[in-house]
Amino acid sequence: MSLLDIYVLGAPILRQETRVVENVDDGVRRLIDDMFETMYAAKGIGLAAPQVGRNERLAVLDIDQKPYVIVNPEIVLREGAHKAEEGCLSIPEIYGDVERAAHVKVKALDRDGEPFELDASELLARCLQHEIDHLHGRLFIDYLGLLKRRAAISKWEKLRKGDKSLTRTVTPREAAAQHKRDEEL
Ligand code: GNR
Ligand code: NI
Repeated sequence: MSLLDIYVLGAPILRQETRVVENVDDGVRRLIDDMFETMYAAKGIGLAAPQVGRNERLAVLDIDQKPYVIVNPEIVLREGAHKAEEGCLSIPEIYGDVERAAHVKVKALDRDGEPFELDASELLARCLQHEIDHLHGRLFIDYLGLLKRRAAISKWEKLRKGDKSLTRTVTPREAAAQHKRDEEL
């Protein structure tokens, strides 16, 4: 397995539509494994293929210690509304409140290419919507009001301090250090 670089805000791949996965083969399963490794190292709860520079329509999630793989996911039912704070591994250290459907039903393929359905609420529902948005070139900042979006983007540019790189490299050590900082807050 290998750690993949994470593409950050400004990288064109994050704004592109993905392509349907025609065949869940060993190459796709390898990508899935690498995405899990990268997501865990980055301390994320979800990761979509465009975030690692790939245009396949798939994402991985881990909510309440349960891993999920969604290939070619589709939201077939949305219910209710709930607003809560979101972040994104592609826009580190930026957070904002996003209103999402409170419950969703998602149809997808698993890592063997078998179809399944997922009835989700709470954090799983939120994360599924966030990841499926990535697969269509959408980011959580797109839902912020104009002023909050502007503030988020200028904070992002300030944090980057002229750094124009379109990827970040996650190392297990960096992840551990970030985790330690989070604990201290
Ligand atoms: O790690 C993540 N946390 C998170 C928190 C609230 C709503 C969505 C997310 S997803 C995010 C990881 C990520 O960027 N996935 O695309
Ligand atoms: Ni994200």
